[in-house]
Amino acid sequence: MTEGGLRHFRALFISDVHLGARGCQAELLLDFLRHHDADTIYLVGDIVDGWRLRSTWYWPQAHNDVVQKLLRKARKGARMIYVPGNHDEFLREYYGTHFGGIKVAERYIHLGADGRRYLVIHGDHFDLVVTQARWLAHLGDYAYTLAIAINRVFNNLRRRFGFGYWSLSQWAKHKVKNAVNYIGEFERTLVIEARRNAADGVICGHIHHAAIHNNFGVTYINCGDWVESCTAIAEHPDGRFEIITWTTMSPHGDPDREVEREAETAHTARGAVAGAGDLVDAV
Ligand SMILES: [Mn+2]
Repeated sequence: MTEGGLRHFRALFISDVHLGARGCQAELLLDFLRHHDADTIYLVGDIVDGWRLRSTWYWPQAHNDVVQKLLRKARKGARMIYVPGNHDEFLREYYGTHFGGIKVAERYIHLGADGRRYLVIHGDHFDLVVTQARWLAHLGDYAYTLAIAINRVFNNLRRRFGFGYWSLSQWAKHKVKNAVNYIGEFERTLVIEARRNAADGVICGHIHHAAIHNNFGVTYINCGDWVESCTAIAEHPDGRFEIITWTTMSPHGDPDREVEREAETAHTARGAVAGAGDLVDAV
């Protein structure tokens, strides 16, 4: 699997990068992407922080480089699926479409190497259910759909009146003694959603807290984030999942660089280099 420091996986799952926000650890993610590759890469929401960008334009070179790196991986043949979150909800108008080889979907079923089905979803849909009305999750489809709709309306109103998205993870952090409870409630709610979708597991993000466990009878996997914890989820060829933490720059330089150069040359020869501007236009 390791070849000159480049690890290849069956699938990689990345969420909550928050490109465009000052807290985004773009250099570390870039370094991570240089050393990790996969047949399928899932972008599990909040990759671009559209809300932050709307108020102040913050887009340093490293943020551009992350976008370029992802587009290049897609060009080189990685299957790439983008499941938008609440911070990149501008992409939610593009469900079912592709840009730069990346498929955009509201949710996705990932078929594991072992044949197990995993629901891939960002997770913000359930904020209100988690904090206020978890009992709704146990009711019929109608009440449940209603709770999710109320959650969306609630956050749309907040935004219209100039408040940010009501962030579960931020709120839980302010109430440190309750944080563990809320993380647990979030996990339980997402597990219920996995069951509703007849899935064997759920792979999500949103609360910036990486995890892999089976505490509620269904596999719960959270990608974590690239603001504080710098984590991603990798699926091994045998279907095992692993949390990879990448909080320090690798000392090995860039094993992927030569391949990139070749790909870039080949691409330039065809006269169709996708610039960062293309992506900004596309999103
Ligand atoms: Mn989110």
